[in-house]
Amino acid sequence: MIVKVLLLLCAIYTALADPVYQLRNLVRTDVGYTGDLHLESGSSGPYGRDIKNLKFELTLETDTRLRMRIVDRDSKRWEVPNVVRTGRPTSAPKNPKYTVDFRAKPFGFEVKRFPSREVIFSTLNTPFVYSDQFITIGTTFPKAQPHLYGFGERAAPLRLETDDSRYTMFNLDNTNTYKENLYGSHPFFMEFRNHSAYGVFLLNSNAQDVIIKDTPRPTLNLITIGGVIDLFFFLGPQPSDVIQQYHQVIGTPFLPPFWSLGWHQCRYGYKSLAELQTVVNKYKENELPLDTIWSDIDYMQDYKDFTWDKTRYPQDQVKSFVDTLHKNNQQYMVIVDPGIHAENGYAPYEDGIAQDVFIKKADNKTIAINKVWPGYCAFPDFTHPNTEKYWDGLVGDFLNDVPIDGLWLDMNEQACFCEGEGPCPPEPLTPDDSPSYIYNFTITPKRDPLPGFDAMYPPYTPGSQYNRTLSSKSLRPDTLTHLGLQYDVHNLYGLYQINSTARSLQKYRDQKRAMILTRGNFVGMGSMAAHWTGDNWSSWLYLRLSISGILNMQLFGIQFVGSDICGFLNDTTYELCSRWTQVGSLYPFSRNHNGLNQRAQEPYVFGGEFTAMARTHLNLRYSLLFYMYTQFFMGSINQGTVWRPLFVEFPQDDEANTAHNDAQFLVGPSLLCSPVLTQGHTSVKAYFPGTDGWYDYYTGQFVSRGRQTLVLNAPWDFLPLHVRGGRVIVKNTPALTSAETRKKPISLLVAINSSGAKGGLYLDDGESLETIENNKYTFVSYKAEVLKGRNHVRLLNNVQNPSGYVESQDILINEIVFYGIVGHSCRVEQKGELLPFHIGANNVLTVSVRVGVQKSLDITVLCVE
Ligand SMILES: *[C@@H]1O[C@H](CO)[C@@H](O)[C@H](O)[C@H]1NC(C)=O
Ligand SMILES: *[C@@H]1O[C@H](CO)[C@@H](O)[C@H](O)[C@H]1NC(C)=O
Ligand SMILES: *[C@@H]1O[C@H](CO)[C@@H](O)[C@H](O)[C@H]1NC(C)=O
Ligand SMILES: *[C@@H]1O[C@H](CO)[C@@H](O)[C@H](O)[C@H]1NC(C)=O
Ligand SMILES: *[C@@H]1O[C@H](CO)[C@@H](O)[C@H](O)[C@H]1NC(C)=O
Ligand SMILES: *[C@@H]1O[C@H](CO)[C@@H](O)[C@H](O)[C@H]1NC(C)=O
Ligand SMILES: *[C@@H]1O[C@H](CO)[C@@H](O)[C@H](O)[C@H]1NC(C)=O
Ligand SMILES: CC(=O)N[C@H]1CO[C@H](CO)[C@@H](O)[C@@H]1O
Repeated sequence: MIVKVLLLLCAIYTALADPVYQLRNLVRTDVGYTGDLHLESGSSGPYGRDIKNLKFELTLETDTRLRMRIVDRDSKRWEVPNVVRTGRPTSAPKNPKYTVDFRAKPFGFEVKRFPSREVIFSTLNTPFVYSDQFITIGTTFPKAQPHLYGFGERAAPLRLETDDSRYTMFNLDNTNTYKENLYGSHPFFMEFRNHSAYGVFLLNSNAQDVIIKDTPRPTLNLITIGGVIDLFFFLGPQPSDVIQQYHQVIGTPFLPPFWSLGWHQCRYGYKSLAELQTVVNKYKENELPLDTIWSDIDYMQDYKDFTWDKTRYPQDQVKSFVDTLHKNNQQYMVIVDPGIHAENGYAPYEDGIAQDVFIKKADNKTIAINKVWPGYCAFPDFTHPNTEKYWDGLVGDFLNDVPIDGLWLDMNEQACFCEGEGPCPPEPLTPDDSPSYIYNFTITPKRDPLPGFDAMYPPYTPGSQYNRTLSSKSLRPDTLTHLGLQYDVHNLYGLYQINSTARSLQKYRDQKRAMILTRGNFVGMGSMAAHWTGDNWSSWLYLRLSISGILNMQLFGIQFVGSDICGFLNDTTYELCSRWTQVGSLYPFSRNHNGLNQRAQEPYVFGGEFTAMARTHLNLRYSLLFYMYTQFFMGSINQGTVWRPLFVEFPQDDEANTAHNDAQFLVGPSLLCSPVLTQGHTSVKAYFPGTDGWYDYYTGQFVSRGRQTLVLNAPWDFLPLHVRGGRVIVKNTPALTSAETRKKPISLLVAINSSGAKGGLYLDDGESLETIENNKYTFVSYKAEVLKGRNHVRLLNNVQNPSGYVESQDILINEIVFYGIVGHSCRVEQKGELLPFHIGANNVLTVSVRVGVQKSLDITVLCVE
């Protein structure tokens, strides 16, 4: 580790009005450096109230990670608790892949790779301002149009635009408005440069803007209006390393219950229990797999949480409906919003008052009220110690009445219908009101910086380019939670709610894994819950954006994610819904969900040919349940994400083919999907990355050696899917539920490259918590070796931890399919015994076997060249 202090002459720095901090007392500690920063008298930031004395602490946390905290030396400022999972190291790393140089005046620093000395982050040529309500720090890039990713959540292309773009991060129910800030905040970015990557994470929960420019010089400025500067740098060097290093800090994704990987059906506007029953029946009649049926707010009595509508969803009838679902290995999920209707006589409200758990107005006495679906509501403060017990009681009673399988947490940005505390549209506000009516985006008043702190109208407001204030569609920023001002904690609302809810769900469901689907999200959320990308439009643009949305979330550690299949708002069409069902069958989270009053879009409503198309693709998903589950497991142990952008998996390819590519994606390392995303098209241009080669997933035809663009044929009912040479895929025999699917025999698809193939299968009971920690799992790895040429292949398995998990009924492998074998007159044997096989089109060799998945496997194929 080399640290160099550059004492540059400050003579070149003449703009005295800009803040100038001078570095003093640079001290080497056991794990890094500390220093003091003094604001030069006469200099100040654009909004005044600069903090005079700062101190920084640079911690060399690992060989590939360092952390730079810059805080107020004289008083404590707001900091985000609980999100970071890694502690302070006890000793400095041995072979750091970086060095840091400081400039004393004006203070600045540079992070460089070691030993190449390539600069990856340099504050030297960007403003550094640290005032009470406006903090900015930035970096420059060697070239314009860097390949940057991150700064969610938004509906936008995967690669960030760099030409004078402003990206706002502040959780907002914003109906997926293109490029604007949406339901979650993730102040993380990664740059992919010259076939390698690094990442930067700003641990800060305040409202933020990021400004990226190509001219006059390529820069990126992070702006936050509170908290502290707490930056993590991840050195990679590969994009997949950066993701791993980031997830180590924020928590790896949770392993979902196995059933939740099945197909889900929902809509807003299933008006009665009978309708739900009909949907479940229709799926069955049409032989379409369905694991879980959902209820949106329709089930509630007057949209009040933890109630059942007395006539449309009578509680006792719902209970027997759920019991029947469970007998059929199906599940039921319902929505719950955080807003508790402020109504005397409504127990959740009265209990909340008694236990003092609601968010307060600025006076710290009166309860803050805003309007949501049921009308005027109070909002549980999930950061308050009393709230855990309060919420646990509500969830416990609710599950006691009806044994639902998980909760869908919506509106937890937290979203309200009115700006701050009004003015609100007159009561009654029914959910039928069009959302545009209730939006109220007003302009932040322009005024001189105030002498003191102003939560309501800070001198700089992120998102003000959209004419919004910090109160837009939410509580006022001066309302109070136990942790602090809404101004600071707004973005954390969902995170705290999820944390409470997860524990209660586990408790009342026999310590089984919980399924929580949340809309509001923040850094670290993916370690606890699933996410859907919100109220998307039924349009071709949003079908396309669903891919970048899901890929982005993988970077943020949220791997269990999907978009509303066929679209939520506006009516879908036959062709759009068909394409969406195809792509959606490979979403990590696959749910068809529809808006109120939109035309029906369940996979059977369009009739014969459509239903057959849907059945094919739902079956495709169910045939990949073990493959998907294994990817989820790998993600949970920080070994790669479920979906991957091409550049992450193939960083060595020409960046022109991968860096902008968000129309294709990989599922795990082995499957490449190239969907049609354009109306009226029946072919698609697809890039085939890498050098392992690709086979048509369905036919075994070898289509490309890699690093090549091809035009693929894709009629309206066809999803182009390819398997990578060198990979083994475990395939299920699809049944109508995931539980029945896992009882059926499996097959192995062995797609060989010039050296062979490998793959794996993770098995556990699909529902227990901490199966890894408790050693209640089995992992089977597969390895095929090409012995002399592709005419001679040996396939072996290795069962790790064989007694860790044993399925009650042995899972049988009944077929092994080889892609890429050459030759004829083959002979296939297992431990000296001949096995029956046949060779079909494309020289696909299919072997019949009958061997338990946890038994040893040793199969040799030998053909005449
Ligand atoms: C979730 O709750 C647990 C237990 O109170 C706590 O230890 C943890 O830090 C919380 N996590 C977050 C992200 O709030
Ligand atoms: C890219 O990296 C290689 C070494 O990994 C280096 O030799 C080359 O100069 C770099 N190119 C650019 C444009 O930075
Ligand atoms: C609000 O009141 C509670 C006691 O009811 C107190 O613990 C808390 O510190 C107060 N918060 C502020 C910001 O004054
Ligand atoms: C939006 O807010 C402004 C001022 O705060 C108010 O005059 C206007 O009536 C509001 N509009 C709606 C639709 O509530
Ligand atoms: C914001 O308000 C200004 C002034 O009313 C208007 O000109 C501008 O178009 C608005 N911008 C947006 C994004 O709505
Ligand atoms: C929704 O449908 C309406 C009416 O057909 C159309 O004007 C509007 O552009 C659509 N919205 C989107 C986002 O596609
Ligand atoms: C072939 O596949 C194996 C196993 O996935 C992999 O390790 C290897 O890099 C691939 N490529 C070649 C050229 O062997
Ligand atoms: C189809 C789709 O899901 N599009 C976008 C929906 O909104 C999210 C953000 O909430 C985007 O990430 C998706 O790309």
